[in-house]
Amino acid sequence: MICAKMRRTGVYRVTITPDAVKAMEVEKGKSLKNLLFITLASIGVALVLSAPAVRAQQRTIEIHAHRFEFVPAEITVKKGETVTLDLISDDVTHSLFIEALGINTTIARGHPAQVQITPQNTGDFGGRCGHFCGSGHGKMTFVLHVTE
Ligand SMILES: [Cu+2]
Repeated sequence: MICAKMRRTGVYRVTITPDAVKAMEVEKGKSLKNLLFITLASIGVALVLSAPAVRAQQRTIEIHAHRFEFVPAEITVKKGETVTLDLISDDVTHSLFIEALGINTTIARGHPAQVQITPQNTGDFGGRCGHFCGSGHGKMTFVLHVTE
């Protein structure tokens, strides 16, 4: 309590009674409880907010092309899943040609290419090298499996 005399003199004497201490302890307990609640609530909010980010996290699949194969020669993705294909040539220029997806991405040596796909239909989609690369060019096939 601040009385008129204190205000006048500027001297504040604070007396801490056992009751006051008890009250402060209760307050401390309350604020710890509040702090705990706020902390847990924040973690909860953070989890809720981060969940869509985790779900939206995209897969990247590295595909190497060299005479005369793709490695891996087949991949499986889910329908509606957005996947980034990291295309790398280990020798000469190739391309990944998947007609059903309308892609034909050139893969030049030293110039990795990226193509993003989000297949809308299930099935097995054939692909091949779309850039003549030598005698075995016709053997460079690829299969994209799209599952439900
Ligand atoms: Cu090729």
